[in-house]
Amino acid sequence: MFETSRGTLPPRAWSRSDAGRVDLSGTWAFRYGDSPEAPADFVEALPEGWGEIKVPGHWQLQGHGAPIYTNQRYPIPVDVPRVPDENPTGDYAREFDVPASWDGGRIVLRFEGVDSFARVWVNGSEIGSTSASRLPNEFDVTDHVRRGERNLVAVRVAQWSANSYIEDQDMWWLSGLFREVTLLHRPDGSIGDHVITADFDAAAGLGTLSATADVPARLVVPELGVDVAAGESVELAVEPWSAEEPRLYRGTLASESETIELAIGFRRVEVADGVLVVNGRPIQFRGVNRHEFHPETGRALDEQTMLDDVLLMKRHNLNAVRTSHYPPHPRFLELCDEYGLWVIDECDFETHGFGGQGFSSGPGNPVDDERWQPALVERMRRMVIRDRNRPSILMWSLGNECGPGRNIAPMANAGRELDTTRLIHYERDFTSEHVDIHANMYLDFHDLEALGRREEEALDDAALDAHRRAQPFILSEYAHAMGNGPGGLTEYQELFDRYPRLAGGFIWEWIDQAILTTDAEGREFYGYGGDFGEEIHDGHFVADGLLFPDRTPSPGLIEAKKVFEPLRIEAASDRIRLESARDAVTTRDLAARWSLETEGEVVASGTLDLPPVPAREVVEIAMPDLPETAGETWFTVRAVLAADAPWAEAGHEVATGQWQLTEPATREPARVTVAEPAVGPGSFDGHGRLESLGPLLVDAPHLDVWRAPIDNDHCFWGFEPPVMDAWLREGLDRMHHRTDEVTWRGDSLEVVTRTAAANSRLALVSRWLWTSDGGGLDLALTVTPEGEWTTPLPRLGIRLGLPGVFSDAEWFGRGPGESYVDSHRAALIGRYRSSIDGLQTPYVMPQDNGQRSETRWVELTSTDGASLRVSGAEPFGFTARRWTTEQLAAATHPSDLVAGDRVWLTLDAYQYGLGSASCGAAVHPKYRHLPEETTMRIRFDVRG
Ligand code: IPT
Repeated sequence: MFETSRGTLPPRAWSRSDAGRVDLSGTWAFRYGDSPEAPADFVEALPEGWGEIKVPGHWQLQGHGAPIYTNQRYPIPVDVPRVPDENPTGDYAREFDVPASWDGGRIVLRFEGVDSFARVWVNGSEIGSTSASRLPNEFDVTDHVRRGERNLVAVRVAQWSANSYIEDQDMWWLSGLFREVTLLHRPDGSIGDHVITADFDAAAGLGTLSATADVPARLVVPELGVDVAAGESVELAVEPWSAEEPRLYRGTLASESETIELAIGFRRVEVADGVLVVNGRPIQFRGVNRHEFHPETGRALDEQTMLDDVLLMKRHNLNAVRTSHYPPHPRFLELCDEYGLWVIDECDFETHGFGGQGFSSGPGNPVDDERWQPALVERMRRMVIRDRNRPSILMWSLGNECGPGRNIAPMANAGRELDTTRLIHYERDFTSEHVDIHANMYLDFHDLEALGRREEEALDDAALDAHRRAQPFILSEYAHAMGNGPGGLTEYQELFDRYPRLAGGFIWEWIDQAILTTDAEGREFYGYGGDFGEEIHDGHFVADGLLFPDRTPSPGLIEAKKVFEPLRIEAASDRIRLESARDAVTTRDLAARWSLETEGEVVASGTLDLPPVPAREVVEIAMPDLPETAGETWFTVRAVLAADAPWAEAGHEVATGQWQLTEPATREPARVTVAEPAVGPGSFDGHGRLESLGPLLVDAPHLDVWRAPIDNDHCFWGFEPPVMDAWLREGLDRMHHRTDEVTWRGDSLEVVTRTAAANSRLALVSRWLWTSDGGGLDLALTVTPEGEWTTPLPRLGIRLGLPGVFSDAEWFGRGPGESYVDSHRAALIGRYRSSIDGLQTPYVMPQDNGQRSETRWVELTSTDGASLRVSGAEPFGFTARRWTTEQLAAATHPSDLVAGDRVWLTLDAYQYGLGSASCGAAVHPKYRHLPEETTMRIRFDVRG
């Protein structure tokens, strides 16, 4: 019951072979049922009257049953290893021919991935059953197939099985034959399992290459002049494989009847002096956790999608991927070899839901239940054996979130027995007793720094403590990319860079796992937990990736690209400092251009001679000769690929540097005489509220401290109580405004307001000083807190309603994308344009978005020629939307947001950071603002 595979062949290495192969992907006959106990009446002959289904695929995404999203919880009663009677079941059948050319040998039916359990019949005979959804299951069907006749393969897949208990990853429950099914010819003398070992001795520059196989075979690598028998080892000068330069040597392993293609990468991973070292040099992971996901096909990915993932990672300066939380499709690993990504390959093992049953550890959890041991060790062995010829894999991971327990050691040992060339990782072995690297997840800056210094809290067991303290540390997950965020990537990166023990980490996670669906009106939207009628679910916690579901990069990914840039370009007094953040190779592949911009207009530009900066070194070069400028002037360098790379074309931007050369001129607004009800173009009501700006009727600006809460404000799994709770307690979402004074002076209107929530003594007192130079309208707004504030504000600024005719924005400040105080490095200062609709970022769960920070001025324009320019004496943040903050906060899908007849403009002195407390670290203390006296000086100029 704990071990569900029967009749399977021993595992063997995945490979590309010239032996016969028939892909059984495509359309299968399909019947959906509710019990795997139903009579297996479909295994003798191709059933008639059935529907059809696409293989690979999930039935829930092809009109049968429905997807279920839970993070940790089991959607079935927890009663190991039994499952409910109601058990969605997919019966699959198709005919196939055995090619006449397949003489002798064996015929194997291979399932690359079946979720979660299948029984298999060929021509009416039951040949076995499967286990481990994300690992292959092979069956010898030689004695069951009929050559020269039509054959029938019938498969019954159950959604729930014993496997489900140990496959409780944070993802959709999706079932079926979701990876390829193939029929393989295994001629006599063909190669079964085989191991290619390609070690690299960096000091000597020598590689050691050998192959082992279960039959006599020859290893041939023409480029290296290698032609040796399996079992022999050769030593020779080679170039190493790294994520930065994925040097592969193509070769073959050939027996008398089969030739296997090899992609050999020489490399050595080790822990040296407590540091993670590859090929003799320290490395740092700038990684991401990747689930296999497509919004229409779930975990059934086509090759193009896998390639898209790899290209997107490379183009965004990521260098590593943890295959959370199961072995990916083998093609993905092959792509990592080819394009260069370090990989942590993770076993298909998670039992997180037992935590909720009171068994985070102990025998109530499969990790500590001996009855599961054979199944778990077998999974580990199957992963290592399938994948150990892939150079990109540096570590094996035992699984995720299963807690500590007695089955961990045997799994780790099984890995070590099969492969001594890689390290063992497990995120839940906090004492590091069984692993080679100390790992944890979502630590805040303080705890991470302590680890960097090797000053973490000691374990009781001194020997174990010494063992762990000598290990490098990685964050297996950090910077939870749910919704708007993550903020704080820069602060994490600074710690990774400062402490050699820290070998970087893996952002959670790669893509929003939201499923394309339609609402009652037929509008498409990306659905999350609860959108598919689930009985229990975990809402939009599944939408926490760096990519939107359609693989559009989110602002978080754009920021990661900047923070992870391989070349850091900075000012060093009057020179340019170039620091390589690469671990292995120089920057000789990069070229650079510079530009000088005043008020966002290019005044000079040119190319920069980039020297090849060696890995982790610094080189300074001279600034180009620059013309004199007047006005706010910025110097920008953009480093690009000098020539085409396999993953991007020449000209692809890799790194940027930008600094300010000249400050803007300051201006004290002149004041003309004013008289009620007007101050220059502004007209006010009796309460001193702005009613119109020139011809524009406005909704009077009022003090605004609320933002549509972002996921990180909620802190689903944060370290501190959610900041949201404090905000709601203080009533910051329901502030009332009272006018206390309206004073018309000869050259100004001064209004004093008090903003406070019901049942609160805390208030913000605002002094609005309106003046004009005869052209525009100037506002000096001074906000003073009243009472003992202990809660940082979501934001401090104003909100103004404008006629809906405005359609476009042009601004000088950070852009072109959105930016927030702790996620703004990718947004360079410049002059940008966008439609108002284009300013919005469509987070799967609507929340504050689209802020453009450090804006000097923004001009809104309409198609009928109206324009409003807002400029700040100090930079400000702005958003412009066709809905209010409250409407944005109330929406549960972007399709809920319907444009109204106003454009709402928010202007901020500051805003609370993003952080990543939806799961993990709260906003860094430097990005929280307790109210203190703050002045915003803003000018409005109207035209048209
Ligand atoms: C961590 C899980 O490992 C991961 O699968 C995912 O659920 C992530 O959290 C949150 O999105 S576990 C966390 C609750 C500490």
